[in-house]
Amino acid sequence: KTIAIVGCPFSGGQPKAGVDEGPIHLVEAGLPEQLKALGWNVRFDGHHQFEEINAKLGNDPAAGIVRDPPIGKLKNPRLVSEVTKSVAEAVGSHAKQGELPLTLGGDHSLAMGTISGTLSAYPDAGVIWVDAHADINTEETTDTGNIHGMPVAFLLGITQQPASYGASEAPFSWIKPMLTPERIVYIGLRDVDVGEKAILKKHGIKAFSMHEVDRYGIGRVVEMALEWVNKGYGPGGRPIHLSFDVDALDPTVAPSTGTPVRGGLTFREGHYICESIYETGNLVALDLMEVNPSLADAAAVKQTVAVGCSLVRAALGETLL
Ligand code: DIR
Ligand code: MN
Ligand code: MN
Ligand code: MN
Repeated sequence: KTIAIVGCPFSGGQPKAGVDEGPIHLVEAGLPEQLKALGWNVRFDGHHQFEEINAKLGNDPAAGIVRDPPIGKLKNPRLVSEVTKSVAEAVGSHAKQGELPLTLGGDHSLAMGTISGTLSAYPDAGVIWVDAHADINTEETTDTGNIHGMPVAFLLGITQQPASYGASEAPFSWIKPMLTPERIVYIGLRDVDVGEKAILKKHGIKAFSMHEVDRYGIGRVVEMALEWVNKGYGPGGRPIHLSFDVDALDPTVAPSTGTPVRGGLTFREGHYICESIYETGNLVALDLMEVNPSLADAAAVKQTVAVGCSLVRAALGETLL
């Protein structure tokens, strides 16, 4: 049993600096050793470097040179496309070797890469997306142009690919939309844009917002979420990709993140989700995203990083007894 840690210091899917430091803090807090203590072999060959990609695009971020003008409303489209493509290759190759990829973000645009990678190895996989946000804006609906609010739309193939380029160069043309609307389920939503609500309805996508968490309790919600993604699939259930945005947690629990929204999951509710998915035995890939160590005081950063490590341990087999 091997975990492959894919550290992704990347912030190009949103405007706030610092989220690229998330994976560095999580690893420095001892996450690899904590996973070894749970009995895993841990493979971590350093954080991914996206320098060649910047060089290829003619960017020098340190000198403030970023030649990646918006396409339509999409910000940093070429950079996000190239980075997520390389993440898809990394995650896909680990998964195909039978390793469980653990991707540490970085902003949630990275999930275009991680989920594409998972689907290349496990075409039937389902996705549990834990987030305050639905991240399903399209080119038409996005207010911000931030691609971390759009990865699910790309994965489902419901947003237009930027069309103003030759086919081979068009950002995101590498994505094969292999995900289908009935194979993703959300937990924790509470800040969904008007256009996103319409998309969720139109495609019949299952979402358990904080309202449903309050109404049914987290135990029943996780049970219904798993029933939903596994509906009609053979015994044992689908391979599961868990994509966990730390902003799903209440800001009192995980304050150091770019877009905190009050009214979120408690510490235990977040952990319960992770523990239950581990218990299925079907977890094949895990993302922990949007830890931004520059957005709070030192104590709050430490708390958020510790919670991030602890969610990952819960998803990878740590039990309370
Ligand atoms: C908003 C915020 N829906 C957007 N999304 C965030 O920019 O599209 N996702 N914060 O994590
Ligand atoms: Mn690797
Ligand atoms: Mn997100
Ligand atoms: Mn979010």
